[in-house]
Amino acid sequence: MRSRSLSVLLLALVACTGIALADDAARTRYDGHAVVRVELRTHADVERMNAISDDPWSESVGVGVVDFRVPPDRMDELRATGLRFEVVIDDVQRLIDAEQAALAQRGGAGWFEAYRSNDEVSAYCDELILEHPNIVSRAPVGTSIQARPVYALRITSPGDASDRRAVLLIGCQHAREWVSVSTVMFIADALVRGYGADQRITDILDDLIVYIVPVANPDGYSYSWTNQRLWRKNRRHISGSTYGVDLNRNWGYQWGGPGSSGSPSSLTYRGTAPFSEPETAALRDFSNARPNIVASVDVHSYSQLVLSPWGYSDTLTTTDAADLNGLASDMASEIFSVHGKTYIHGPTGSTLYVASGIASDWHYGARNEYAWTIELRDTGQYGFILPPEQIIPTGEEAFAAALTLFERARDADRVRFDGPFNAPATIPPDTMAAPTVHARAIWGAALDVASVRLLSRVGDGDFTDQTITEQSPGVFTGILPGASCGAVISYYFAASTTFGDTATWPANAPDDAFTITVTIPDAECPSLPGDVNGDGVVDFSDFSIVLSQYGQTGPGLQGDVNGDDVVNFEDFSIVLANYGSSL
Ligand code: 0X9
Ligand code: ZN
Repeated sequence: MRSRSLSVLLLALVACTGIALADDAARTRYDGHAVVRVELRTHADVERMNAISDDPWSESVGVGVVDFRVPPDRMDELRATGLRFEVVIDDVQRLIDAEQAALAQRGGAGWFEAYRSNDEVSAYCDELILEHPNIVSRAPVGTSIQARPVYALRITSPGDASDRRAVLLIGCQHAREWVSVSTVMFIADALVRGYGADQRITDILDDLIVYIVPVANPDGYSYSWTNQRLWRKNRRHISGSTYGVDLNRNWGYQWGGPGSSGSPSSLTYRGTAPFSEPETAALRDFSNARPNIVASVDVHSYSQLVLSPWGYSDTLTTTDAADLNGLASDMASEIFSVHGKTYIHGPTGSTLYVASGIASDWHYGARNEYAWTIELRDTGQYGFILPPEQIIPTGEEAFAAALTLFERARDADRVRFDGPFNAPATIPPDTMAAPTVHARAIWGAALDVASVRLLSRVGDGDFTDQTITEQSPGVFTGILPGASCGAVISYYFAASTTFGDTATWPANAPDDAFTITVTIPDAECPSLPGDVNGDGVVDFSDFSIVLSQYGQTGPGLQGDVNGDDVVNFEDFSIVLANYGSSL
């Protein structure tokens, strides 16, 4: 009895050790590898550093302060350069070992107290779906190179969702950025559980669909668990022992530009063509099939940043820069309000370094969505090996930012006007003004060009449509009919998106309108007695106004030609005496 239980124990021990050995043998180790923060003052410094380390860790590689992983046998070389640096992590393997120990011990830990593998993430999605089948479902996105499923959670309230806008969150394009998986899962979980319990979440999901892709790069993610904790790219076999395309350089907007590499061994290898990778192609098709997506956030780690387009250029600004950076700033404030973490915001390329073929550039540039890249915690203390105790706080602060984004996406006006240009404040009599307005659709919409209108009136008449034509994309010029001296011409613009959202400019037209006063330069308007409606000619229409108000008393009556607060025969006579005259 005693010896049997002993042998069972021994057997189990051998089995465990065997598995552990097989595991460890396949696993890349980083003993003694440091992460150093180096001050690079010149491009030559950047080159020198790139020769020493092939693994920059921080978001930005260029002149400035950059983190690099440096193997122990290259530290002397680094010291020899004379570059100023500090050691941020002295032994990367120690952090990985601590992470492994935490994973081994997690036992009954809460789901968000540990990092979770592909299978665990998928199983948790199934659980959410099982518990809340009317709120959340799984939408297939595609299949990875190694035939793993890429999928999205679709979260919205029950009922007809055909008119709802949608927001897309993408986690884990980069395999080693584990906290991006847990964070988008945290957001999914909080939404699903908050529906019906929290008014703000309920209101959001009643009008909005949230799509969450927990793992865009499942092959790389799996590989970072089993073989190489610091793997970044997907797992395409290129040749020999060379693997991997950087998915976040493979998107088809400004693909191949600066900040991406044509060399397969590079960490930022862009692949052979835009969307050459099944993972990015599937995400492209997913978004293209859902024109109701208004905004996308591509979630990464680390550096604590909220970045808006463009990534491919540090000089070009987007047309929507004010909006995109404003919202980035609001998201950063929301994040700060939860645990006091500072996230810096700004346009990607100019805030940091240029990167071409990135997801957020494609979502904004090709789909007209509002789009951002978020870099989660931390700022380098642990870098990619963020301790699991930070999963929940990172999720909580990101969720606060997400709620703000969701509300803005739900409520935003989707037509943006600018102008009017060439819009004089005054104009001579009988002269046509030709004001120009810029009209664009935003938040993933497209402008219905045929819907753009110019409406005007003279005095307090009815607004009627005037001719307006598109001069060049988004630039519309209208023609306003002339009027007589003293008249006030009011006008406004209207337009809709192909989704049917309508807007006017000014926003609350016709209550508010742009105006042009008809004047003669350096002269008074000649008076035309009897021109009751001010159209420059005394005719039957003036006569009818007097007739229709005949007998009425009080101030400001239109038919009160002589201004004595009563419409009577005297007014009628003035019109009659001037009948047929004009200015
Ligand atoms: O390089 C990337 O793809 C992202 N950074 S990461 O460290 N997570 O790899 C940032 C992409 C957008 N940012 C810049 N163009 N700077
Ligand atoms: Zn990344």
